[in-house]
Amino acid sequence: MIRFLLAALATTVLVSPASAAWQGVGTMSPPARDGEILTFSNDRATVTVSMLGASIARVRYAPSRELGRDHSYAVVQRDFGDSGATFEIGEERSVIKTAALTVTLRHDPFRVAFADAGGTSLDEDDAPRGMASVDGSVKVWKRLRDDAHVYGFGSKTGKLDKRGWKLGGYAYTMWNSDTYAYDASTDPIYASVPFFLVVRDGRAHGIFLDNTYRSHFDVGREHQGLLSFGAAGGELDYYFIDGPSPKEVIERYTALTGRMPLPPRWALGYHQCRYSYFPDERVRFIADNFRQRRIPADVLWLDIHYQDGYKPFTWHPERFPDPGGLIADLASEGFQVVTIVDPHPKKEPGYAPYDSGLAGDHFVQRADGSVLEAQVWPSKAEVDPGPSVFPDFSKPAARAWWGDLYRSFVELGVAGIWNDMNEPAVFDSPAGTLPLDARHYGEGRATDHREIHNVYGMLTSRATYEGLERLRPGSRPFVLTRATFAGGQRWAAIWPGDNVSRWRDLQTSIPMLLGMGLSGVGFAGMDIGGFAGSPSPELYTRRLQAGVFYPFMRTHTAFGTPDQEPWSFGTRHETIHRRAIELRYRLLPHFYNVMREMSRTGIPALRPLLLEYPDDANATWLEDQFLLGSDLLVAPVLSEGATERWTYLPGGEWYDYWTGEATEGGKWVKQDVTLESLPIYVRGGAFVFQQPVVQHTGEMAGNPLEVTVYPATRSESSLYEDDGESFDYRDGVFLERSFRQRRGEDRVVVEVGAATGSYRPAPRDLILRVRWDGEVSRVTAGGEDLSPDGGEDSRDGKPESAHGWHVDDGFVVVRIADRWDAFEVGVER
Ligand code: MIG
Repeated sequence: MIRFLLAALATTVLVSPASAAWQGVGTMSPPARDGEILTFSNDRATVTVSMLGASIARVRYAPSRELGRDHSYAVVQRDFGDSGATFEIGEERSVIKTAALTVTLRHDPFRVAFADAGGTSLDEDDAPRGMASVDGSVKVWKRLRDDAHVYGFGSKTGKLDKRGWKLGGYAYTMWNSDTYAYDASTDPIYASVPFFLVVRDGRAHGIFLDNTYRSHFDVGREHQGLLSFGAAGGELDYYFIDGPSPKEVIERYTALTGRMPLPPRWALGYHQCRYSYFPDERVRFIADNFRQRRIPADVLWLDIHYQDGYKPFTWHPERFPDPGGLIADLASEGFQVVTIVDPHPKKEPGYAPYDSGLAGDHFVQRADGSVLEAQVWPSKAEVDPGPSVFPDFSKPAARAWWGDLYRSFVELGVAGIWNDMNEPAVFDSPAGTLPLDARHYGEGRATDHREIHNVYGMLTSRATYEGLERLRPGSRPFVLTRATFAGGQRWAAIWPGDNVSRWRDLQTSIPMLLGMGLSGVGFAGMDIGGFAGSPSPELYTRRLQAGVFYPFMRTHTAFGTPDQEPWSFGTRHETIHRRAIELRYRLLPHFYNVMREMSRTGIPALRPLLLEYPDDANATWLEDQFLLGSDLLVAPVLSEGATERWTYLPGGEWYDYWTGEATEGGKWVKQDVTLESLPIYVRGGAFVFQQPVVQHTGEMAGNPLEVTVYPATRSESSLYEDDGESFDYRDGVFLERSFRQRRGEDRVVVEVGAATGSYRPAPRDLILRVRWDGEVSRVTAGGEDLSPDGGEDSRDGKPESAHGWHVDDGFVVVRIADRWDAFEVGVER
């Protein structure tokens, strides 16, 4: 008996230390109802549950007598129309029902459960635990089923499926951190997106924790059957977002937190960067190399050495004596210039950003109210080093002030801004960031760094974006940020910092970018080549080939590494690199189209298979191949010395992009590969929108639009185009057309819909390349017979006289003048 008691005691002591301190919500009385909101409260907690439309439920839990201010840095929209909800309030439970969801709130002890309209459980609080708090921290434990796959969380290392290998699970922290040379197990890194997607048997829902404090997510790691999440402060304020498809979850999540604005088209071209190109002569040399070697590129980047003493908004007087002249000359060669601007002005009386920031009371303060100073780049200046101060981006007036500081850069013609170090990073301090008790304005409610840290980077990029928007009205800003938070997609593209020139980093770049896309922050790319260290020629080649499909395609490398330009690895590699970048430019109309879709729906350009094939078991875990949009399946070669590449093709018909060869999907296919190989498959029924190779996006006007059609029984697509730089598309100045095709016994008919929108590109030809086997007897366009002696492809010559068609190696190539009415093109055997 005593032994039994001792054992029991030991078990309690051993099992509970971690959870002993957590205080659960306890028992709730029936709630008060105010419109669509149910409020539960007792002496320990206040919980509200409400519906945003029929498919999103919001739960707010505060371990106090009332809730705090209802303010969000992430959520931009709460109006999802009438939820049509019915409320049943009983003694033991309350139930909210909509056409999509049933939310059951058990009162004793208080537990939340979500089910579909038919009552099938989707998600539920763990029965023994539910929601709890300790010392201002809040947390919930939920049930995690063995067949649940979990994705998202923004830029996180590890596998695409956060259940990990054999349900091992991952635990993640959200705390933006400067993590130079991170590896596959480093966590956290630079950005925080507390959103995840759960998919079971093809059915999806998502959860977004709207809390900016340091937060934690445990996906079956501590306990295989539990998913827990919580934060070190604030409320447990979360949204349950129903699908049922993964795409619908993402559409709703990005309706809540916003979507990427359409970027300028040049930002989808190739970017060349290093830490750092200087002086100006070297920048000109790089530009000339691209043009002379005929390697397309749009953007050259200036890293910190262009500045005077690492001071934001300055130019080094010897290295860049005439930035305006340099930028103008580069512009005449078709290059845009992006400059780095870090959010840490130097403390230096007489330096305008310091003086005006101090005068305007725009800097973060210490707990005692004095201006906070810390060491960042200016403290490493060669001449007169000194500490930095930090703009308080949680103050609207400080954001406006910061945005206006870009005026001289905009006047010089700087095209875009790169905000680095905005976690914020601090040198020579154990925490690597500002002290937790540093004071912030907090959008009108004074707070400290614990609450603002995770949004500091996002708000930096917001201030930058809004400044550029004001200073160059009508022109789409381009901002790149390292740190961000959920919703940061509204202001900047994101790159996940300092990866390493290792094969492993190439491999893990794919699941990371896919996870970011699933989390709303899909305008992203890794440093091609790898930042730390330097790649072998083979590794650089493979990284560039994969990078062709990164939404943001930029080569970058650290200070002091060997040259890392596309021509730095010998002539065989240079040829391959040219072809890879040319492929990006060939595909730009397609890329622009899928980026437009992302800006409208939130569905990422770069997609894991699970988004398009949620019912395919292989799609749940595949992370070394991906889709661009819904139609191109890309399987880059990711390992050293590869001689073959296995690719899984989901069910349906597929075509080899390079040869046009057809393959039935639902199986694995093997390709022999050389250094030149970049396996790409096209979905049957697809339309692939391309253009001839150009050296930069400024050369696109007047070139033919080339549409390759891969016939299926019937299919449909659409193409969006506009001027690529202004906001006029918001007033209807765009060109959108539907493309349909149907395949009969001996004919294929392609129907091009009438143009909508008022944008019209410069006069150009339309080239339709229709995948076709065998003879062709006749091709018509708009009811008229076309000549069989024309149809030059955009890769060959292109005189006007070439209108007509010809057969070329598995394709019928039809060339006509592009037109804006609806018309059909028929190909007959
Ligand atoms: O302390 O600006 O991640 O891309 O080249 C390093 C210099 C600061 C870190 C960025 C990197 C950039 C580098 N920066």
